[in-house]
Amino acid sequence: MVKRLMAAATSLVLAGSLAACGDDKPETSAASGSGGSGDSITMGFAQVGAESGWRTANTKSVQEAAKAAGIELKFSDAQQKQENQLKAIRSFIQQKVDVISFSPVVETGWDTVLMEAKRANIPVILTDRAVDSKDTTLYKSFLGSDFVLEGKKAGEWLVKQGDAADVNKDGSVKVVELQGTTGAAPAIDRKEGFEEAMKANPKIAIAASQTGDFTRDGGKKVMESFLKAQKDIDVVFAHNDDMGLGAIEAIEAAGKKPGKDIQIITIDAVKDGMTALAEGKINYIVECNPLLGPQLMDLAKKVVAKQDVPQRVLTEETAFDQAAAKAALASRQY
Ligand code: GYE
Repeated sequence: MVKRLMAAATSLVLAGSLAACGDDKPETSAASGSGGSGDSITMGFAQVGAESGWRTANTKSVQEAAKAAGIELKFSDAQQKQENQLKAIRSFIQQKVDVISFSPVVETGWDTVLMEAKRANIPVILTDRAVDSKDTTLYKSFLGSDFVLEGKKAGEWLVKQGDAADVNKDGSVKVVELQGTTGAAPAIDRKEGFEEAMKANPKIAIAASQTGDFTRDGGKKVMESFLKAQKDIDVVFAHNDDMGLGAIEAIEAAGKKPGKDIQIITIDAVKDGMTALAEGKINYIVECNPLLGPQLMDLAKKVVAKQDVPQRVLTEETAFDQAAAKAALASRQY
């Protein structure tokens, strides 16, 4: 919480100073890492993996935006393992790239490698997920969503359903939670936001909560075990669409109707999720925008040119019920 308040305060302060210094400074000193040459910028990007539809859309956005911005991208896929991301970042430092960006698979354990990048004079931009580090000088900016708010929106929708959320009509709203990757910012924060919101209705209780690692297969397996262990589940809260889609498979295999016998709330709003929402198999989706590429490339150009950037850049998001999903599907890019 303190971390977040500080980040918000810094971001406000920096937004002010950004406005003061303006955006139109010439981008002269492209070579902040000693290997950069002339105008061309090289970015090392350490991606989490390819665990979800969100991630696929995010990777595509970063790759396309780099191309459009004339930034050379060295792309590495960590297959959801922190050790692989650490290796990739160290290799980017060795290669003397101009800027490093990564989406940290988990929140903790980054200070040493970030210090190494700082010593090598290579600026770092965090994208999508945050690190839990007290030293905010270890990175220039963090571009991504407010995951606590996303969890809160999911919980608020459930609270608003009132008695309709008690599908089994037994006087309580029994929720099972499919968590994202253990230790990842979106898993920690979405849980926190949801739990905060659900307090408004004391009938809502989380009966079981387990990680499905943000994958469809993970969501399916965990849901299968929940269905065996728990009676009268009213609601599934899945930290992303893919796990919710896996849960749908498990619910159908158990002879129940997803969206009716068990209500499903997810986060992301990728095409497969929105399709299931429009079909009535999911009940509510909170949007998380994966199209971070263009903003990331803008930030990269600025930090390489040693311009001030806000320490926190938030993405804008909405949420969808079934009717809204039907209307939005046609124009959905991802
Ligand atoms: O919600 C999930 C992905 O970090 C916001 O990671 C991202 C999350 C996203 O695997 O689908």
